[in-house]
Amino acid sequence: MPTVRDASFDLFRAQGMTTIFGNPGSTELPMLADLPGDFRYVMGLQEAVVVGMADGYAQASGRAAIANLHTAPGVGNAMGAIFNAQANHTPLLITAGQQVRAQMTLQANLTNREATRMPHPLVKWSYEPPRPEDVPLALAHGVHLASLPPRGPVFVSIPMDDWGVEVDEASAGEAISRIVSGRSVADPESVRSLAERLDAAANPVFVAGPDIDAMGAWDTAVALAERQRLPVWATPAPGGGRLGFPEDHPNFRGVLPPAIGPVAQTLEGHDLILVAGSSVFPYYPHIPGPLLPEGAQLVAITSDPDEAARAPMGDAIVADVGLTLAALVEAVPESSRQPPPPNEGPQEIPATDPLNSSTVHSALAEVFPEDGIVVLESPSSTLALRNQLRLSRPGSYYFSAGGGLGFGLAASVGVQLAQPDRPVVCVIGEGSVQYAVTAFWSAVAHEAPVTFLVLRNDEYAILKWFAEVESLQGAPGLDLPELNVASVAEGYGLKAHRVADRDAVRDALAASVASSQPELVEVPVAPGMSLF
Ligand SMILES: Cc1ncc(C[n+]2csc(CCOP(=O)(O)OP(=O)(O)O)c2C)c(N)n1
Repeated sequence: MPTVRDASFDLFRAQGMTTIFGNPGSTELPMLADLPGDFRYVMGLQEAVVVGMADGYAQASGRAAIANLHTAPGVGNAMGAIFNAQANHTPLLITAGQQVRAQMTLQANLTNREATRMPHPLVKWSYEPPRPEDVPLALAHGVHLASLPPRGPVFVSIPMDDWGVEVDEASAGEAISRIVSGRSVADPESVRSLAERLDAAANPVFVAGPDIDAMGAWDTAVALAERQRLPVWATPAPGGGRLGFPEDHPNFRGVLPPAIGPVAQTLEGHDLILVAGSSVFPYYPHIPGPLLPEGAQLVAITSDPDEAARAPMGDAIVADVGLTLAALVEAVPESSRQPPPPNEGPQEIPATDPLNSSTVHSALAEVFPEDGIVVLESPSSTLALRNQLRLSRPGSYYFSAGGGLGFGLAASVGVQLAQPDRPVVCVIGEGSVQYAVTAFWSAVAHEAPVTFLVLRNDEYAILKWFAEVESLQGAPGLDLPELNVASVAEGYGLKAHRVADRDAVRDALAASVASSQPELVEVPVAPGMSLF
């Protein structure tokens, strides 16, 4: 008879989940010992990095990934990364080892006492099977639930003595071979009425969110914008974990500001705001004002019932974003509206000493390959990067929608492992590096040839900006002198370039992008925000 382990690994195979991200402890060894040859174990040296890598891998591969953590302390270390994964709508099966069943009640060392409570409320489902024989079905339940919309992390705790227990072959086979699909189309009446409202609007606008990219609906979004001559804005940057629209397209206007009043101001003059694949809206600083411009209506298409229900204004349709946009493209006529005026290209930024982050991004844009991918965690230069690079291919941009630092560095390694043929550039502040610094080691160990572009401004620039916006003075801890990231990265085995002028930055980036090894380019930059 097969064991729990045989059946579980067969399930992982059937679901295309043969890469396991983990950091092992004694409670995970029975699962991992003699790992079958068709599985790859990607080692993270700390659990936040394990989940961050798995997050990037799942998003860039488009399917659920496994992150295996070490009982309670491992889950504890990973909580910030799990928070990011749920905000990113990333399908993750998170498993953790547990004491042997015979020693759980007496709470032997490393017992995860309330295993299922621990990752709440960050996961869609949290479970510890009552019997060892139930483990394969629980894992199947977890994978399907994680992959159904809205996608997100789930958690299964597995006592370490469960893996060797025998299971009934027939029932294990049933659990393994199930296919569960969840892409649902909006009801035709909602689509028809939205199509009518859109076509009848005098000056409609389209706001493109991250789930357009996640659902492979990039071309559909472009088709709709072109057919209906819609100007397009990207959702506010803090919640825009992916790009829903090519940023070099003539209809593209820019990134919406992340606050209530400024969003309404930016969309002034539009009578219908169509939002797809985003919450309404991922605001951050509280800058009050009307929720919508005078006379405007809003309709959001989202696969997440919670996003639809909690929105403070507008109507919503809960359905698959890609399929619904496709139905909408079919239902609307070619509009006779004037196409929006073509947007201006990136602003030219003069080189200064030290360089401005915008200048660094303009140098990156010069050498950035057409199929390149950016993973971004450089808070004070987020908008500058978007403006200078104008990314225009699907699956080219990953950013933490949750806002927890530590995603960027770790996720870039996972993205590169999922997309080995596309060059990945991780653009990151020297402060952000510290939250997942051991991912440098994983990049080297797993030969993920990421280019790490580290912007060193010796401060938490974004927090100084926030302090200014909120008129707060005298906060400690906002200066970061002497954070020598290049030397730290060398300690993990990376090749590092230290460059300070624009040409040298461009050349170092070109060399790193072309290299088959992970390399790091560290650039001192001027303090403060870079917007263009
Ligand atoms: C886990 C976590 N801790 C703290 C913060 C708060 N925080 C937001 S941005 C930031 C500074 C990041 O510094 P750096 O990467 O150097 O970027 P800069 O602001 O200088 O562009 C901090 C500490 C956070 N977002 N996530």
